[in-house]
Amino acid sequence: MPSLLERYRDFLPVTAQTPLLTLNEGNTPLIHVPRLANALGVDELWLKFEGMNPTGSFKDRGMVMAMAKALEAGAQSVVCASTGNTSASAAAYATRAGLEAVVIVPSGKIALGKLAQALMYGAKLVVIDGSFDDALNIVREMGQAHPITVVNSVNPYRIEGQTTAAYEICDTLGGAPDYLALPVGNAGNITAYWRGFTRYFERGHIASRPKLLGFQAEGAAPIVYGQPVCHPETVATAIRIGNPASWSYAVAARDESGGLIDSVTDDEILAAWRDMARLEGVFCEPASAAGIAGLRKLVGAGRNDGKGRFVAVVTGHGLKDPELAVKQFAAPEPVAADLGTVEALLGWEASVAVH
Ligand code: AN7
Repeated sequence: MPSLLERYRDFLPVTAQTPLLTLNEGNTPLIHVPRLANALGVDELWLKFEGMNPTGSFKDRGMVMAMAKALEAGAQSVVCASTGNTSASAAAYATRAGLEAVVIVPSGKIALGKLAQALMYGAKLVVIDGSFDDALNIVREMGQAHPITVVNSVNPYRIEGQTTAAYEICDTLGGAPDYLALPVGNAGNITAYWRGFTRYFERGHIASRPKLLGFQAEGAAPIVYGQPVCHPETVATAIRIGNPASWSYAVAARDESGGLIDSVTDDEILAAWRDMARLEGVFCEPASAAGIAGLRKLVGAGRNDGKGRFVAVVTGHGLKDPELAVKQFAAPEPVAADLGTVEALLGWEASVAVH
């Protein structure tokens, strides 16, 4: 399989001079999930499992493009603000490209796996006493004042790279879905999907474009409220963002597609998160369940009839945030190491001893 930049080069800003950087990103599974569809009350549901990317999130699609262009332009170092996944991806691809990476994250709100990644890939990690939005402001100023390339989604190559997920979905299904549901944080991904579907539509690869259904966490839903949120809070730390950089593009994607951007509560996110793992064996991080939580909310309230083909984007892997997963359950107490005890614990009848 050719790399992502090679496969979709005609749809990307790839030139003869662009290094074809890769960690084998993209080509992620599109998983048919009939049990989950049934639980939600929708006809046909697929999960685009972006957690299967090399660093465990969809960010790799945009990062490979941004890093290749940074390398092409002769950059030596890159910087990003992050709720965790962007920093993991930037750190990995910077290493791959031979560039130095600086990542700036809010203190105490980064899932453990993501922190481990930034450290292991060798980024310079700066933890600030502030929010993601504060970190992004610092990064924007650093980009102005120093010879360093910003690889947040304010870098246009990030959005371009992320359009490839839309192409893959259409290529796999043989057409566009009717609806695409996804979490919204800094709003780069919903922007990228709309651009991708639109480009495929304009070039005649698909006959229609999906309605986009974006979901923010209730405590971090600036686009839903129509104003920035100064102190965003949600259990889904990846989307704990109060002033999204791609706000106006997200609103345009919503309106041009005839879709919506709504909010879901933390409880709705956590319930969807558990159901995806329990019913279908797809373990994602909490933020990634916002699309499914949102679909359940819309169909449950009769705001969507559940008819047609739905794709939900599952943005990051469950192993990013193992602490929160384990906290959902009572810790199992160790018991005596013999068959009888295990049988009794499971409520089974004692087996007859075999001699
Ligand atoms: C798992 O890593 O913003 O609306 O700094 O990690 O494109 O921001 C992450 C965002 C959804 C929201 N799901 O996507 C970051 C960061 C996961 C994420 C989103 C993020 P955007």
